[in-house]
Amino acid sequence: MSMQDLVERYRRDGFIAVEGVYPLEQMEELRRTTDAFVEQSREVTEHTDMYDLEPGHTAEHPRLRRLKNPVRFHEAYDRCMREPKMLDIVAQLIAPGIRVHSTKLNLKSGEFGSAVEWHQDIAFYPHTNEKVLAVGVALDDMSAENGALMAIPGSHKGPLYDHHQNGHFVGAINDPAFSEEGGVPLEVKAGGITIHHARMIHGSCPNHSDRPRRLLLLEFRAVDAWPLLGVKDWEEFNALIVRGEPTQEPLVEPVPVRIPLPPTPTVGSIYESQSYFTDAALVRR
Ligand SMILES: O=C(O)CCC(=O)C(=O)O
Repeated sequence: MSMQDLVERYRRDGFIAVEGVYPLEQMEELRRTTDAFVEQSREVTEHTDMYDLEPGHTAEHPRLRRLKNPVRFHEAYDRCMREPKMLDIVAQLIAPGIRVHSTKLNLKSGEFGSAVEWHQDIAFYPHTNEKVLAVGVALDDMSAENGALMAIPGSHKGPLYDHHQNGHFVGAINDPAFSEEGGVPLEVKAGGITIHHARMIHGSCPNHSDRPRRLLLLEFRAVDAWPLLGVKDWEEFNALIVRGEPTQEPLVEPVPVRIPLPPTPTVGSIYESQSYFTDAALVRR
């Protein structure tokens, strides 16, 4: 598919899938690197600022659900985040100047990988404009059977739904007007990528297959998209730029905003926030 087709499809559906962006050897390297982190997670019994653990995690049977901000811990993930072929596509979709928002590696092991309830990423991190998106790098072939990302085409043009319940930000859509009708799996082979708009509604089912589904999520925004929850440190903020130059002039557009506060009593990841959500639907699938 040509770059122009990708851009048009992204604008129409709010997401795209592109095969063959990374060589298979690089995915093999990332899987080996990830296996080593799963091994290391045997040493912990609770969530840390590095690991988010599946229920039932033990030293004998390590069950890692997420490696938080993996680019901090291994150069192989950082290299993946700076891949020019991938950034060329991102630049066409948002802007030539690109800043990382955050990175995470979500692991769905065979038979027990956790679901993620329907949500919109921008509900977690409102910005002054919506030149904000997430790239998913498939370390494994990703299909409906092993818990592929699911998306509702065109939902990036719809409302920003409330993600609060009982007065707390639970990180899952909680609105009687919401319907999951039309949701489709984003299937892609290892080495391929998915890209979704930050307002696009997405989630994923548990992994019912015996094949793992590891997805490296790289969240990017235009350098002039400003986080409404603030910038703590100017140097650190600008160190997140992977292309282009810093700016002190945010682009302010009339985008829908709801502040994701107050948080749930414990919060460290979307999984923890969503554990407070009592209407979870995808978990039961
Ligand atoms: O890993 C998944 O299936 C979905 C993850 C996701 O949407 C998120 O972490 O925001």
